[in-house]
Amino acid sequence: MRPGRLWYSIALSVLLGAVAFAQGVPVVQKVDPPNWWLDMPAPMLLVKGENLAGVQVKSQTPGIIVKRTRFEETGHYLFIWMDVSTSAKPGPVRLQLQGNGSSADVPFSLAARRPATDGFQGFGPDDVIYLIMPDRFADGDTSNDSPPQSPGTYDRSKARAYHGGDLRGIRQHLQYLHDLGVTTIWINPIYDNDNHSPGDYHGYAAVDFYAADEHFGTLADYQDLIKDAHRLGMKVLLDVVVNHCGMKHPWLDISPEPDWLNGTKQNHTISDGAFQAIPDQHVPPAQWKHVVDGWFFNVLPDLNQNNPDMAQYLLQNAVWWAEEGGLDGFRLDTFPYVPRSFWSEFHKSLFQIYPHFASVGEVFNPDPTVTSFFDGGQPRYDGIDSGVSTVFDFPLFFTMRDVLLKDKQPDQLEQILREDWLYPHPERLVTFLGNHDTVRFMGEPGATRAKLKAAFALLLTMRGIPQIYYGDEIAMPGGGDPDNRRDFPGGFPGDQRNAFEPSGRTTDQQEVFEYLHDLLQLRRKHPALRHGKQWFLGSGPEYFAYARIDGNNRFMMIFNNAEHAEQIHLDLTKTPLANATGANPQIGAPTGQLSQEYFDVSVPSRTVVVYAME
Ligand SMILES: [Ca+2]
Ligand SMILES: [Ca+2]
Ligand SMILES: [Ca+2]
Repeated sequence: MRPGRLWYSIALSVLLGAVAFAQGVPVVQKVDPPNWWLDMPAPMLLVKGENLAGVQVKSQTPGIIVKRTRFEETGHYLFIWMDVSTSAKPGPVRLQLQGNGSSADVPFSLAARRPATDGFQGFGPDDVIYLIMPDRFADGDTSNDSPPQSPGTYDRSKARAYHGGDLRGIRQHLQYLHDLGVTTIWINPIYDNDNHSPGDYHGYAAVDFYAADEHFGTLADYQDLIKDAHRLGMKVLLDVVVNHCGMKHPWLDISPEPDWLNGTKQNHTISDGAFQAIPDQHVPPAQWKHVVDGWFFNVLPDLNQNNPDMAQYLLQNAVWWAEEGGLDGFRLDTFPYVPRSFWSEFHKSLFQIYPHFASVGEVFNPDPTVTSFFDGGQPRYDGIDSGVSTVFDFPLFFTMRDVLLKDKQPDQLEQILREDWLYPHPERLVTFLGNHDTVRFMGEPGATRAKLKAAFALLLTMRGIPQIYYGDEIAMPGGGDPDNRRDFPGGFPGDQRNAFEPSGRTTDQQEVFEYLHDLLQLRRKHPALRHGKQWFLGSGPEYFAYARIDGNNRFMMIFNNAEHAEQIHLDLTKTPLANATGANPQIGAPTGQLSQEYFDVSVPSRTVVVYAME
């Protein structure tokens, strides 16, 4: 004990007098995780309570052995490491704390694991992901709109307040998503937030990693949502946040271990998001240390994953959500802000438990040399393989917007694809036109429905795993955060129109919806469009042509980015389509002329034409 600590303890004893120590009855308030499973690595319990310093922990359940314990010096936290033998049975586990002549039980239980087929299937190029911000999609349970424990947080007229959307609302619209043609949903975090900090509705500021926020529903709602999604043959991905917690998390007042967080409320560095220095082996690590260890833009306290107990806490928490719900995969928030050594171990452990699981990391950067560095599948210059299944294709996102909305030449698409060799599995990149952190496509200057439809056609016919942001299917407008998170029309009480139904959509909304629906059906029908190899066919100042080929299943796409129709004369010699004998127009494409390895067609303005090749 350092002298300062000792004096502090003495001062505290004098202040509290004999009362606190004489009455030091151990009290258990919370156990993380609250339950666990057999046939998994044995858990580390973090018990929160009172008077936990110096307690003895005894297991009174056969097959459960307490290996070691550690308490936080003010007695508010206790760690318990246990061994679970193969003879242990599912059911309650009796762990007794003994101290100061008194005892308390730690409520805990072990259950049998879900069958391996009950979720845990990962995702891949055959999937289409639909991103939902739970607060803004549909209010399926108005009884949780104004929860008694967080009064005054619901106000649909305020962009940063809760709007009432919840897990039940998503569940009620699974059929809509299934009919649209998506296979997988990704929901933003549902951890319990404090709810009084503006913007908590987005879910990224956890105050309890082991509870769903009361606005979104209960753990049972979470389980029911996944169960119903699986029943429809759909998968569910959950947003997992290991980089930070919310400002109101109890750890900010009393930390379970001295280095549980990076810094304290009073004394910490600030992460500015300049993570592009990390892939640069010539930049001294001291220059980017703050990016990884700092508090996220000074609003979210940074968790210290270099502390092995914190690392285990975070892994267990992610596994807990997976096993509780039968999840299929994770979306990993703020991926570059977390030590790469942590991700590497996280994924090794995760895939040992769930061999078919998949994860996608958020690396928000336009440069493939930066995004690919963080992708998993091979060690980088630091000797570390992050282990993540894939990352989001932010470079393609930026390029599609540049080409469609800023009139950059369409061959920029091929320039970005040229860098695919940097990724171990470019076909697994999660491609998208927008998400909850970007301006809506239709909110950008110059956006039109034609451009949006062309963007969707590119998204659904190019390589990768496409992700659609909720509301884009009806051309929802919206600027930057929080305007890009408007309520889905029809999801909320009193909405004038219900865009979940064809009759509730405007003509403009229906036009985009139908087009996307047709694209999704086409993609579902043809393996080439899902996982076929992509080949470059040609490009010009205004056009870009490419093929997707899976055996005899062959498709040709030509994208005209001009403000006018373009007569395209495409040379198919020296391409895998050279021997094609026919080009069958799909989803409204005009008939073209295929003769002697040349294809001639007039492509309408801002359109992707699609042909199934014979
Ligand atoms: Ca609600
Ligand atoms: Ca809450
Ligand atoms: Ca960090």
